[in-house]
Amino acid sequence: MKQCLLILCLILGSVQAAEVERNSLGMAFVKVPAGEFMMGNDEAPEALAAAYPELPKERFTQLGDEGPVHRVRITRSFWMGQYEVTVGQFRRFVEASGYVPESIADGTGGYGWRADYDPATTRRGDAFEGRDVRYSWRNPGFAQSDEHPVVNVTWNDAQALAAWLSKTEGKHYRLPTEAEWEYACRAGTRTRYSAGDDPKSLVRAANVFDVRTAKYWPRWAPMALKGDDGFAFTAPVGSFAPNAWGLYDMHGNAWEWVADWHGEEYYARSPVDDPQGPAEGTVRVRRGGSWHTWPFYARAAYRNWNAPDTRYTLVGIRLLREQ
Ligand SMILES: [Ca+2]
Ligand SMILES: [Ca+2]
Repeated sequence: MKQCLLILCLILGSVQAAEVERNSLGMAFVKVPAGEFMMGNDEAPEALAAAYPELPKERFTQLGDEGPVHRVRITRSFWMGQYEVTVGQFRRFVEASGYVPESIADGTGGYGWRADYDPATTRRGDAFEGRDVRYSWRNPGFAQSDEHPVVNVTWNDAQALAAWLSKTEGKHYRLPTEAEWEYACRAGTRTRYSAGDDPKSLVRAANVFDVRTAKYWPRWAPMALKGDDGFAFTAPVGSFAPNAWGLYDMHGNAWEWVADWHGEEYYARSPVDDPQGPAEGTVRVRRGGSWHTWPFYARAAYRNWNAPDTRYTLVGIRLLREQ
């Protein structure tokens, strides 16, 4: 018993070692030190095919933008959101600021899940219904409490949230750069996930498309995580183990918008110090995968993107506060 207590104290001690601050909306931020890391992925398609035998082989040749692996130096420490922005925090922002989120302001709505919705009946064959004004950050069709990550929010909504917080608190909030995001996600690791190389390491570390989610989308069951992570849809933030720097849900739950434009060739010419992404572009990067994402696409190096006015049931926000 004494030994158990000692171990518990050691575990709690290591978690508490992360320096955490809360802001006016109740968001927690973890101090991330300046440092260096190797960004990107250069695994051979054959190695990936062996690790993810359920996926068609051509999937592994479509990852050109993850390389080359290159050294990145983050020259300034920063405060990273410990969790994704929650529904409750976003609501407090909307109420205090009067901001009208883009899906409502433009009158086209968001996307949502409906039990009797059949993708086969739609032209796009999308997994979710929309756009439709019945859906927005308030309602993605499935149940969410104030502790769940807000989704159906656009890159522009994230800018508005960061600008309002900066003005209100006199501090500088923004989205992380793509490099800051991957640095914080990896937390010193070089593996596919911060919990290891094995997709099964996600069962306790991330909310992804698992056997539970597959019950609702049986056609993709073969791609699901081979395990039950406990959540078919979004999970309350912080439901899974944190990474080594005390950050939660960097893999899975909601995709996270980052600041950068996406550039297919950018890594080949990225500066070493504090890369900011291409100077221009048409789509913004999102990272980390989501509750509806197969494990392969929740890897630390994987990059996806959308237009800045995209809103979707899988995409949310994590903010950074400058030192
Ligand atoms: Ca899940
Ligand atoms: Ca996430």
